Amino acid sequence: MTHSQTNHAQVNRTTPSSELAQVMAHPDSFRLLYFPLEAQGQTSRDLLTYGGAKWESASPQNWLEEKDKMPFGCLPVLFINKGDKQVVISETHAIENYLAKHFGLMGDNEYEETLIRAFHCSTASLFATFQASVIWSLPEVREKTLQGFKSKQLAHWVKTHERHLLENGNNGHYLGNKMSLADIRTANLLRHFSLQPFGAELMEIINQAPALIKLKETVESDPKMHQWKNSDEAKKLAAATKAFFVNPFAATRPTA
Ligand SMILES: N[C@@H](CCC(=O)N[C@@H](CS)C(=O)NCC(=O)O)C(=O)O
Repeated sequence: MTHSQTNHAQVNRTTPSSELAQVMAHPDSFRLLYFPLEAQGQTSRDLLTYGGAKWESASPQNWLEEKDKMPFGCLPVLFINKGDKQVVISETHAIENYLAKHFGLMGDNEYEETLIRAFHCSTASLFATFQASVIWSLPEVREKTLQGFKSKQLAHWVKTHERHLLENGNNGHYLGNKMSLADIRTANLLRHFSLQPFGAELMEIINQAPALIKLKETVESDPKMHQWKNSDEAKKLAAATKAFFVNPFAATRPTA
């Protein structure tokens, strides 16, 4: 088995970091380990696609056994390969920031990079709030948490992000006239909402924000993104995501 096929992920403490940095700067290929869902893995998949990288998706074969072999016991984890060398990085934000920088999606200077990080952070925070307060709330209180999320956190996020997008000229981007990590992350969040069983309710709010819709369309109409979203693999991921969120508790219940 070559290094690119194992799912054993450790922080490398023996190779000099300058060598590891070379792998990250000039990789041959990537492998993204995540569950066979969109969710928290999809922005990284989109970044790899947008960057035109050679990459593959992988899923755990036996998660309960593999969990403790991951740096933080959770996914996504990214394997970066160059020849017989490999770097493993974990944690969604670290992976997304690395990939975005590698593919030139973090702006042209420190100011732009910081702004992109801020938009990204705001959107990632909303995703985290949604997961914690709505998705993983008990089914008997879900309706209440959903209504609270819609009227407070979602309404506020839509208002502020719509304003930023309008201030940038409503051109489908957060900053200037080019794609960034923030654009891709927000397009994914909107897509994540649309795949929920109560997605129509959430999208009713988003649909009142034309600049957010324009951003989503801009990201999705990029030729590489469009081709990837229409691939069999991406369609399977979308269908599995839709099915998973109908009852996430049932889907994650241990079978052993
Ligand atoms: N802090 C981690 C959290 C990732 C996370 O929550 N991953 C979930 C899937 S979305 C996971 O691995 N769940 C399986 C488990 O915890 O056993 C990150 O941002 O990457």
